[in-house]
Amino acid sequence: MLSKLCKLCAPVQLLRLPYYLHSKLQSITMDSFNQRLKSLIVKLHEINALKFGNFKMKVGINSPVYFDLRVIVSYPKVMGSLSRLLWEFSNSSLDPFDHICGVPYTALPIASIISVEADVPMLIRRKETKDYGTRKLIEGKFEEGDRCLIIEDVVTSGSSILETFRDLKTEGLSVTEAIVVVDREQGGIQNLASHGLKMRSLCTLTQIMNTLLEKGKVDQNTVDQVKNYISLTQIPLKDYVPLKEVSKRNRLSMSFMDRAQETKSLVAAKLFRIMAEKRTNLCLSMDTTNSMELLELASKVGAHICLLKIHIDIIKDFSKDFITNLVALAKEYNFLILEDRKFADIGHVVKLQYSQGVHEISSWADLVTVHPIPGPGIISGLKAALEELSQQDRGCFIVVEMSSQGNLNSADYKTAAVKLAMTHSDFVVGIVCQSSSLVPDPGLIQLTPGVKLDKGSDTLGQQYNSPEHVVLNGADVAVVGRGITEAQDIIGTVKEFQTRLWEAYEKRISPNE
Ligand code: 5BU
Repeated sequence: MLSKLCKLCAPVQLLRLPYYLHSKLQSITMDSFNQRLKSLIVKLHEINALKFGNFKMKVGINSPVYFDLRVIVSYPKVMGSLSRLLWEFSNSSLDPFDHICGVPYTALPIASIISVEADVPMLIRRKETKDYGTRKLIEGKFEEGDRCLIIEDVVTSGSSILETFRDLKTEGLSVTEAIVVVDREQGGIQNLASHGLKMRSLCTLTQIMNTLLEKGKVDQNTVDQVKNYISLTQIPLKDYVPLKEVSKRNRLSMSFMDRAQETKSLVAAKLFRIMAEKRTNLCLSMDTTNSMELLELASKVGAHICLLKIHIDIIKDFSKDFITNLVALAKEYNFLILEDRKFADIGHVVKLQYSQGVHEISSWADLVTVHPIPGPGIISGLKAALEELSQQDRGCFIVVEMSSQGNLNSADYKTAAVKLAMTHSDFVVGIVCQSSSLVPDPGLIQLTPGVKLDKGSDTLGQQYNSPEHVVLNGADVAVVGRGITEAQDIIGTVKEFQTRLWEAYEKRISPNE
């Protein structure tokens, strides 16, 4: 695949030597290589790509040294010599490969330079998958089984490399090796090895410190501080969802019955089965303040819905009897109850909000909604409440993207929220969102609110799409509120939603029938 001539051997670039001569020349040029590496290290220090002080790392630990190799894009000569040195150092002893792929974003320009100068095809991993069209993780031309080498700038725990590794493997590429510019020596090599990936680095943090000391750029005290930090701070892999948890099957073309096999949650499997048996993916949202009205409506439409969504905190005449009756209706008509509580506090408080107070939500709601803003503690809080009650058949939907106009769910927030959902997929049954690309796993259920018979909006920011639109955009269950509760003919309207949503789902799973 690669050219037989060494194009990237910078000192002899113009000669373009055959490899056998290259290897003889290698020992002579070793000194020059080391000199160039040392100059690069000094240069990186000069341009502030490497700083000393007290820095909070992505993984939440403080560090006396910080790398910000993103700045190299402003120094093309540094970027060029760094890329060439990395390639020269690793090139001759790599496993065979057909493509290279830089870990987004800092390693992208490095990989691009190597790709152009060594004439190796490159692939790009999308950090956020497209919100429209096909869910493509990797851009570029490749065949299943092609081999790919990963390129990275700085490695701490190795989690960013593993995310790229997972996506490349998900798309059918074979990946055995990664090359990196700097190894911070904090467990990256070991973490990657435990997932079957080799890693080689152009330089280690220790080498960098020794060079800067030799060149008079740092004092012995700083070197000792960094060495001490490395020896004491090994960083484990955090929040990494391994490949086996991401099914290669596309949920949009799978039946609910098949997907019941893919979930780890008892209640998600139950919901999938109810949908398939009753041929309905309609969730009715009853935002009424009167308990009798709610029970009456639930008994009228119970046969046509898979899920009943309520807001218990708006009921004016709440009582234990109301809950007893509601649970009885759910049993009689075979639907699940979703309390749209949108928990959003720290784990300790959420645990109490879920199981205590007048409502004792965990005792009757099969499912609840949760904002992931507080981080994983919120899931642990809910689970802790259930452990005390020894409840097994409960779950939650994570709110990743809201239907309201101007919502603040940024792309980064959504990516992190989906990751949280996948890490806790024993308890998280699905994701509340508007677009199919946010639900990567067939075991997770996409719940989409903001549905009416026609596209439109209300006066307070709610935005509506039609049943066909939301199902095509990935909705497994569509939430309809006022589109039904304010209709003249409630039963007729419920039936119309049921039919249109179900037909759209059937068309989605078998487009040619
Ligand atoms: P509507 O009457 O169909 O607009 O009611 C929608 C319901 O869905 C309402 O209970 C909201 O609280 C709920 N909802 C929503 O509309 N949009 C969202 O993004 C989320 C929930 Br999350």
